[in-house]
Amino acid sequence: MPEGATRAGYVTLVGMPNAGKSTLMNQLVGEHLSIVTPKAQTTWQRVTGILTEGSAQLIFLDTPGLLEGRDLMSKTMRAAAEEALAEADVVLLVVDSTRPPSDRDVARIGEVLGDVRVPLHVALNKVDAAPTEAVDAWQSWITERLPEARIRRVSAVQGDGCPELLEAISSELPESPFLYPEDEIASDPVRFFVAELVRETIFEQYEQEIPYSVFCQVQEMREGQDPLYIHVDIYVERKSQKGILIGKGGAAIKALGAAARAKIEHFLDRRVYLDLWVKPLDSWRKNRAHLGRLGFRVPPDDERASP
Ligand SMILES: Nc1nc2c(ncn2[C@@H]2O[C@H](COP(=O)(O)OP(=O)(O)OP(=O)(O)O)[C@@H](O)[C@H]2O)c(=O)[nH]1
Ligand SMILES: [Mg+2]
Repeated sequence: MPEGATRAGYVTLVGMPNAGKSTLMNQLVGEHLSIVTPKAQTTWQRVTGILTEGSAQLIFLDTPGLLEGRDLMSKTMRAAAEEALAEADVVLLVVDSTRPPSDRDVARIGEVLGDVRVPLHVALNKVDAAPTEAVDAWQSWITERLPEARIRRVSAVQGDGCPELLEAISSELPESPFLYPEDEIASDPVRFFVAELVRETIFEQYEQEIPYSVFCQVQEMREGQDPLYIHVDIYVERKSQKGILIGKGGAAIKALGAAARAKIEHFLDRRVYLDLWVKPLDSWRKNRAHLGRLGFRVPPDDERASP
């Protein structure tokens, strides 16, 4: 590479649900951009995080975990991951190495990465909490099945192995001018992150099906006011879920509002008045039009098209 030249490109993080993809992207970019929870299937859409360091610009695409489900939402999430994979200059497979690869992992990862034609890196994640035998089992499986892959042991939470991983990935990006201004860390609108922080808090504070039945959307942000007024709609799939979200005497939604507001204030670095509205949106996860309006890119209905 000639002196003074720069590199830039897309690094797509993929893996099974709960592997630590979002945690790793946040660690690499140095910001809490993509929401993280202990529950599987936290990320539902692609999230972009940008890191410009020295002469390289890495544009990370965090994706939903690789699901098998046949329902519309699972297909939509899978399509988001596949689309991001198709754009990748480098693929970063993230695995949870606290347990050895299962048959399901092997099948899904093999299927999705079979066609990848760009450099593949594998992060054996959670080494801070992983038994050596499980990490070794992943290492042998990847060495055998994905012989081109470069493997690294990391802890996304603690940062171990992350600087080395960054350096290895950077060196494989194509020579290119920067694609974003050097100080930019995200490309999604602020409203997306605000809604996601409310959704993250719902994952933390509610149980069973509630986190998976809820989607959040910012309806209004009134600039020029202190505190900044933000109205967020919380859509539930069924009327009965509204009561659960609100709780006895409004206690649950009050706790949700307080915790989400603190996160949003930290993210925006200003005072916020958070107005949460719970609204039923009948079976929104199964409805193409609803999903589209909520900002999901629903894949075409291939089954209806085929004979
Ligand atoms: N001990 C440990 N836990 C980790 C590490 N990385 C992630 N986790 C935890 O694993 C859980 C899942 O992390 P996420 O980053 O949400 O995982 P993800 O792959 O983005 O999950 P989905 O979005 O659901 O596909 C969280 O509780 C994280 O704190 C790690 O390096 N060590
Ligand atoms: Mg995630």
